[in-house]
Amino acid sequence: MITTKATAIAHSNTALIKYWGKENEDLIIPMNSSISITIDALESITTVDFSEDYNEDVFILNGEKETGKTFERVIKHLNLIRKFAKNNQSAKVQSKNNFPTAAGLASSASGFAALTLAVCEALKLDLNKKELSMLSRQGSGSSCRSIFGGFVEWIRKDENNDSYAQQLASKDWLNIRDIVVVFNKIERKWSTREAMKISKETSPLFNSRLSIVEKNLSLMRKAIQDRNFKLIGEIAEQDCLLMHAVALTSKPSQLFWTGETLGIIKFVEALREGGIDAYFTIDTGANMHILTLPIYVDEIEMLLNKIPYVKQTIVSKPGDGAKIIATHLF
Ligand code: 2P0
Repeated sequence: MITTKATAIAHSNTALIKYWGKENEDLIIPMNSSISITIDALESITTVDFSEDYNEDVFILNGEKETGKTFERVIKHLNLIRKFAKNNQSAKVQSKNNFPTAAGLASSASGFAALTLAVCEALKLDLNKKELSMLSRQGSGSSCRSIFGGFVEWIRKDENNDSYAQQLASKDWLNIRDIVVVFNKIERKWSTREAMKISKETSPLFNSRLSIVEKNLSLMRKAIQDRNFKLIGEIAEQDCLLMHAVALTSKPSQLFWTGETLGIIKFVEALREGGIDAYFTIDTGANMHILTLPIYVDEIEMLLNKIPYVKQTIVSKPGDGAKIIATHLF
């Protein structure tokens, strides 16, 4: 009997320039390049075991056996890598997140990055990080950025039509903090995948944003290179508003914000008026991010803790890329 087991850890990432819309739905080729920070505090650990003893694939997430859409997405990804490795053994996959899933924090980026690395290790595929990110991308787009640590760009499409992530700067390049602000979970009408498809097909602002994104990508690369935190924050905030303007003007309109979101936008504006360098960015879940510098973290947290609808704050510094670890989950 041949048994192969491997475990990987990967961290989530916060997009400074967002990925919103696909050119190719199957291969997950995005309509624009995107830039993110891999964040240390939110992590997924995944153990994969391939064995002739297993009759079928099993996926356990945070202690629960999955059967629905989540299971199907994981198996589709397993199949992709099994085909690549010319292996047809069944697998047991166990994964856990160190953050509350109920809070609606995005886990597909860290989850698929950890899954891709663990599966490739278990199947003894000797891939470099670029190749890993290309595989991971096909499980969930944003996960290709979590293969790398620090500041990362996902290249939309290079001259060979390849789409992958690469590191722009290491996690120690700029001492930035991401305060994740968690609200009560809200039910979303669409998955992120469905929402970005609707945006691309129906928003009159979709193409306008793409041309602005091209300029903002250049500005963001330069701002990171220059360690210019203010400019990083300003561009991130503008791109966040552009993405949400596209979502809002889609048909049907996609409003991902709640009263709480607006409250924190105003809160961040007030921080800046008070001389604190802080910027917000928002994805599609019931949480948002405040980007700031270490010297301001205690004061911002103290003020956030006075706001009744803020359920939790998680302070993160830039983190490492996905890596193999020796301790298995089973
Ligand atoms: C981002 N988001 O750049 C953007 C901003 C959400 C808002 O990447 O369909 O879960 O699996 O490729 O990666 C979330 O999208 O979507 C995302 P799929 P994914 O972080």
